[in-house]
Amino acid sequence: MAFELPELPYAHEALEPYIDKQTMEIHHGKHHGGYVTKLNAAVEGTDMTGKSLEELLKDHSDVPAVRNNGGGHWNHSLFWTIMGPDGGGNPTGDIMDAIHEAFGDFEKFKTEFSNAAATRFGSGWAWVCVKDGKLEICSSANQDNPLMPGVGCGGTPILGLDVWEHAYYLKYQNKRPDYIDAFFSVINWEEVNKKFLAAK
Ligand code: MN3
Repeated sequence: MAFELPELPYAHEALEPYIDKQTMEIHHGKHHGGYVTKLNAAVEGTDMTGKSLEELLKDHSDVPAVRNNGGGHWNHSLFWTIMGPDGGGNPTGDIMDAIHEAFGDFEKFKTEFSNAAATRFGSGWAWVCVKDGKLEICSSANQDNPLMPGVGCGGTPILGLDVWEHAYYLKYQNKRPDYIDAFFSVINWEEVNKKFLAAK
């Protein structure tokens, strides 16, 4: 079965004014859509056919087309779900307890995550991962992610921020830190909490 582009769980304009409609249209339809098309082309007719996306990342990230396009598909599929029009604010529940345990308080968590996103040179992602039941922050280049051997903190990502220029350049141009700030106004913490409980 071929991989498919998942529908956005909200309208393209739903994250305005933090992330603009045109960026969402191009990012989801063209960029993510392109990764899915190229991933299917890379897998078709090989012994990788029929493997899950997670299996491909874990076992076949040595194949560049699988690494780049499989990573692109997985990363963006996570990214759309952990944002939402009713997002932002402070997390509650188990995820907040885990943030306190790992980082002291939410502001320290926010600072460390923002630093990881701001200092990732060039294209890549900042991550919050669950490893051995605890939260860790890391970043990775290109479309790599910590499910691939030897990447980042090596846990299961439950929150990711795309810091490729295509994710913010139309609205924020060179001001990546403003985009990172804006991201905190659209994080769907309820969904992140669900992913945390599933991963730990
Ligand atoms: Mn992207």
